[in-house]
Amino acid sequence: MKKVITYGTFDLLHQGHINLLRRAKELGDWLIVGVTTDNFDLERGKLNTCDNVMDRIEAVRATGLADQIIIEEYRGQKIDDIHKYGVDIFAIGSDWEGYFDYLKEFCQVVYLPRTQGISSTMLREEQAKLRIGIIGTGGIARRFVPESACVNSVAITGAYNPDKAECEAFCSEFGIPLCAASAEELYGSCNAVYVASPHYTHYDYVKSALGAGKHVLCETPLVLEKDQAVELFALAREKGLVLMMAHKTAYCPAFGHLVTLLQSGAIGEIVDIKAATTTITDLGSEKMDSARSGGSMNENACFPLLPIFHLLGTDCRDTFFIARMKGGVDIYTKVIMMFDSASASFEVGLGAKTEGSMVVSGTKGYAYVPAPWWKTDYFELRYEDQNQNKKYFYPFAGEGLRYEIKEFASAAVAQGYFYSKLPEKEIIAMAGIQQAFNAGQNLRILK
Ligand code: C2G
Repeated sequence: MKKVITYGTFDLLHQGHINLLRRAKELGDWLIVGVTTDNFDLERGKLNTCDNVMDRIEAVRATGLADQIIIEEYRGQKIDDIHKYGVDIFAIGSDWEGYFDYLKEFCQVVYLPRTQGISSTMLREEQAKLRIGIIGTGGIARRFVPESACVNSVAITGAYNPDKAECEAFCSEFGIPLCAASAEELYGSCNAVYVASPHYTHYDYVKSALGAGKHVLCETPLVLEKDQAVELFALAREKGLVLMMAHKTAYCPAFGHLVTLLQSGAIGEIVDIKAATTTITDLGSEKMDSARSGGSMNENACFPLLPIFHLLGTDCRDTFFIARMKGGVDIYTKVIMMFDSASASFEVGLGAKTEGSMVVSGTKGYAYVPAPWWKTDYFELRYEDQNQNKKYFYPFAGEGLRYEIKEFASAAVAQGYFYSKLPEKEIIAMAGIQQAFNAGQNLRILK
């Protein structure tokens, strides 16, 4: 019996896939189809898959062409499968021509003609799109546009910046169709808004975008006052709109798995969290301007507060701040927090640098995330018995913003149930801590 094997994602299964499966089956007597897992696709940079692995397997089964379906979950598995199933022929579409020649050492490799004029990408593009308008055209917006191109259920329709010349330069550089003269004009072009303007403008822009019926993705910090955060979330809820904070760490694969591992008791009960996020910044920059809500706490605190609130909850009993100031803003702040049965401390700095790792200590072991922990692709769990130590590796593609953009698009399209990896409660608590610092509560200033 001649065994043939082929692999694919088979997302939104279409005629091109069916033709490929038929041609592969005709090469032998038994066709094995390997369907990629969601995780494997994420790892190889495919972020746009619409159907989950179970749906994709069912779609392949429904063609009636596969004699056996297996799942493909790691790089290098093809060689293992060829040995394991005694495969004679490996078949794949001609878009992969030459790529799998290394398998010729193990079996015959056949590149089959690809069906023209149809693809999962085309079908995904025909699906509902999130049309995003950008407010603010600074550094983060410049990274956002190329990252959004990796999520093909979104399109950037326009940008707005009160500085018209800057906005025009931004739109022409990135090929953005509309350079809006006002936020209202921008809202006319889109159904979602990405707020990437300076912090002190967030509240007004988010409120006006929600008021105009747009989903909102807003850069960190959402706002710097608890009541404002509560009000904005209430408004989003009332309007049936998504309001998400653009916090890349919250949505990246490594951090997501670290949290679920720790929540399932991988290091026992958590007793302490230590984290630091420092980014040396030019003293003359807007981020250091006290009149524009600059400073280390306002700029960076949402990063260390993410693991703290995620893992310890938001019921913090006491918070103490120690800050070093310059020109009316904190260039460095150390924060100590007390929860019922755990402590946490973090450091932020725009005018000071320190080791940017994170350590989560538990009753059975600890998690170590190397610097810069907030954009990590790697962490370790360490124990008294070193033989039990484990290292974990994940993808962190590009600038890492694509993960939050994908999540935002899914949430907006879901129109109803959506589980946010960064819950409203935690965002409100972050604003509360920043507010307490700005009000000088439990604050000691270093000379
Ligand atoms: N295909 C085709 N014609 C199309 C579209 C796809 O013949 N119009 C083929 C592809 O060449 C591939 C199969 O259908 O052989 C599955 O395509 P995808 O779902 O896009 O999966 P892919 O990313 O190509 O997976 O390990 C995974 C494999 O390496 C390839």
